[in-house]
Amino acid sequence: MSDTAQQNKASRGVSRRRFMAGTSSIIGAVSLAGRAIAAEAPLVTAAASIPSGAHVPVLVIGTGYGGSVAALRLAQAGIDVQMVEMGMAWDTPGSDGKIFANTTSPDYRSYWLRTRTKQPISNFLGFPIDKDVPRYTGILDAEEMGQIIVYQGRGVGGGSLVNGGMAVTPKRENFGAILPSVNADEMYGTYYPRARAGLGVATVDPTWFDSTDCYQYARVGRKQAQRSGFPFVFVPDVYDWGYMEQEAAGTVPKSALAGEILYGNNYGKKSLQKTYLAQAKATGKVTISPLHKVTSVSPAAGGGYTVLIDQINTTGDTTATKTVTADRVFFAAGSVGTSKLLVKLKATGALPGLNDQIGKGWGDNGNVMCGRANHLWDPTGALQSSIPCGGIDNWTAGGAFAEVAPLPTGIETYASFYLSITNNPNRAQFSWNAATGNVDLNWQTAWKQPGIDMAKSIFDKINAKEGTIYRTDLFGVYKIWGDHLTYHPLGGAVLNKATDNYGRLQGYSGLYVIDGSLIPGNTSVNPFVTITALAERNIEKIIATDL
Ligand code: FAE
Repeated sequence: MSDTAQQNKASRGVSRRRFMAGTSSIIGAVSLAGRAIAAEAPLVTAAASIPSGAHVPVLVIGTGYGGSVAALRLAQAGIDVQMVEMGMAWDTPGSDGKIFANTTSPDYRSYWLRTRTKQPISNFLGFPIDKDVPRYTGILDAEEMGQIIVYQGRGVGGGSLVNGGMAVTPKRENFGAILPSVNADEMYGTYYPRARAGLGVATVDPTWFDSTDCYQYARVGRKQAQRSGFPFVFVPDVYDWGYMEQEAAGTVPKSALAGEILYGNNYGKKSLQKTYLAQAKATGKVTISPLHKVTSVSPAAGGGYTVLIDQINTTGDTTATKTVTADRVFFAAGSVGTSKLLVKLKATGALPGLNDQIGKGWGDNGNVMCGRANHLWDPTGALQSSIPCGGIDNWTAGGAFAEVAPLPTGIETYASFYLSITNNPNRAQFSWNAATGNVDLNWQTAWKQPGIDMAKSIFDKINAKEGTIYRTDLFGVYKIWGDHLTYHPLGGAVLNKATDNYGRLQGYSGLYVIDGSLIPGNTSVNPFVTITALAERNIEKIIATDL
């Protein structure tokens, strides 16, 4: 059935049975779409995993944006780098011939050590859509930290494996509020351009955007935003736009147009595996140990640091405990990973000299989600690219920047869906819980309210103008706001507070933070370009002065 025929046939009150049928037709299409393309040269060589007793010049904890920038630039400066990653390598196809699972059919590959999925959109038409899956070291961690679920990528490539690739540079006038101690001229003149080049950032061709079925949902988003007086802006991405055009033409296996996102993209997305990490590996000076989790870092007797590492299997059991020494250690475990490690190490006496800023300044980048129900004359399309390409900018007037996001179910839903980044001022703190032996985060659900109010500055107005209503069936029964989660954890080891102005941890020479935990809770847009650019700035200084 053609898309148009499908749209004509669909009704606004689409049934659960039709949703499921639509979903399985996506799955069918995907399984015909051909073999997954494995990385040309594997990033990880199994035999190369770090042996206990090893001594390395530099150990990097985590393989996301910060870690990948550090590894590449250190290696280019001639230094051997050992990267340690708790997630999998994600370079081997599963039994279906694909490396990554589809969004509409999560399986064992999808979630980090869970026996039931925890999908960000938990309901459809009010029905819960989570399902049981085998416990496995899957790609997406839905980490429950107090009253918020923090979604994070797990594996070689970190968040780049699961994210939407939206590669946004904040407006310069907002930069002073994002990183007040950093020279904006240097960032906008040198490090943002360097980061965008390293990541392969590009923008959709506006002519193609205007004609392709797969962005009908975004065109509806643009039309409605503009009718309410909000600017709609194209948002750059690291997805290969030329590849997406070929997907639409039917000449290559589909990824964005098969609804792939959240659990990995088999084609088209330039994750770190294809950019910074591939370049780092090509230097011959970078080794990556996947399924290795750092549990401790403490000063070593003869100088440098002792690093304790659990090697785990795919059900999460520890199969070996390794002790290595490193002259220098870069914490790049992500905002939550780095904060949890540092808070624990300070509290338990491994790194008692860390300062009292450790664990503070954590924010959710103001994330809130919502859907709107459109009229029958505003269908959003049965075919939706999973890669968002535009947003509604009401930051200055209302404190919100809303991605016009897809709802790639494979059927016409008449829904518009949005992930808003808001200027929510609330900040939380990580602390050590001696009773449970865990690190807690004191974020409260009610702290999302300022973000909801800011998002409403856009969507109340659009609903009033269009005569439409919010969807109430996506996050529960009669629940409008997705206020239980974040995709964008930031802070916990804030630059120029927990560290000096380049990420050197106060109190310990040779220990550095180089990931999203440096950023105090908000970037005004999607964060990974800023994380990458800041890492580029800091590592340049560290290489020039410390090594
Ligand atoms: P990250 O990429 O999280 O990497 C940290 C790595 O460290 C991970 O691979 C961990 O598995 C690993 N790790 C953690 N603890 C340990 C340990 N103890 N030992 C060894 N390894 C460890 O950190 N951002 C955008 O800008 N645009 C988007 O479109 C976008 N979409 C998103 C969609 C989703 C579903 C999600 C979850 C996130 C999205 N983000 C997006 C956020 C973005 O991916 C995130 O800000 C960055 O990945 C954070 O980069 P870091 O280098 O801080």
